[in-house]
Amino acid sequence: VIPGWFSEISPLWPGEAHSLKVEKVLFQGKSDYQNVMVFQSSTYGRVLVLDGVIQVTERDECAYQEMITHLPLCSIPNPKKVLVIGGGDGGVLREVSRYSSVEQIDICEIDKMVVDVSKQFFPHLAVGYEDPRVTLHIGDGVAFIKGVPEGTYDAVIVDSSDPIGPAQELFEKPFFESIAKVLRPGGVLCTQAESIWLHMQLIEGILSACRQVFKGSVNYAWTTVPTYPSGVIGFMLCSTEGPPVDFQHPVNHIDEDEVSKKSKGPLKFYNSEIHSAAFCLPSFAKRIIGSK
Ligand code: AAT
Repeated sequence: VIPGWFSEISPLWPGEAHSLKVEKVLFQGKSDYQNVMVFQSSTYGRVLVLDGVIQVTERDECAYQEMITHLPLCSIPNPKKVLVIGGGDGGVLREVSRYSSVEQIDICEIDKMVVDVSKQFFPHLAVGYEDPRVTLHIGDGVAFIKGVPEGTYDAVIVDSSDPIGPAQELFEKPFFESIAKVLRPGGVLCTQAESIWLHMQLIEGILSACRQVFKGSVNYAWTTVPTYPSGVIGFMLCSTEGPPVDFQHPVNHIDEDEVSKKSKGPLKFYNSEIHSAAFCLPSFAKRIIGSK
């Protein structure tokens, strides 16, 4: 560990640790679930860290939040009801609220401290909470979803931390079964699905669970996020049986939509071309993930 630097060390990426230079630690706390830290970095703006793992930096959060939101929501016409699990910082809410078709946005975040810290230190993320369509539920996503009536949502976005700690069950088959139930026919799930460089076994597990549960389509997409381990992160995109969803060919073109530019500023990362490209995999990953 280099003095004055933050190094991201975890058994999920053994033998490597990405580091950022720390200008100032702004917050340190311990919630019921995890250690919460915010620091000002030299080159990536403010950084939110949970249990030693980077969740967002101001500089590259756009890549992750825009992709995890617009990959699913641009793949179906007129999304109306959306559920976010995790994502307590509010960044995904900010992206969901760009859609004028959306009527209801529910979020279930386990850790109130993440929400409070984001409101204090990350106003460009927490702005998502200002939309009147948003309802915040503090609690475990696994328990929350069991109480949701069948067929409620057009889309569920699981903006989850890594599968060590409170998010572990969010990567398991029973949780995917609950999600399939709360989606309408032809509804979509997008869940954080780790790195093709580091977590191929984990991805295979998610893939096989999702293929058993989701009778529409199941696809893996990925993007670049410089401050996530190995510099990339992926998403599992699934649809339930019903009107078919072709994830690789977006039906909404939010990047060209004037609505998206009004209050939140233009999209920084997502566009329709990068949407389709996100499903192209390197050969080593394609061999395992395949296509369906
Ligand atoms: N928005 C980008 C950052 C995240 S945040 C992941 C969130 O999931 C955290 O706020 C965490 O408290 C919340 N969370 C964890 N477990 C649960 C649960 N069981 N129910 C509800 N919320 C939960 C993602 C960062 C990805 C990091 C990649 N290395």
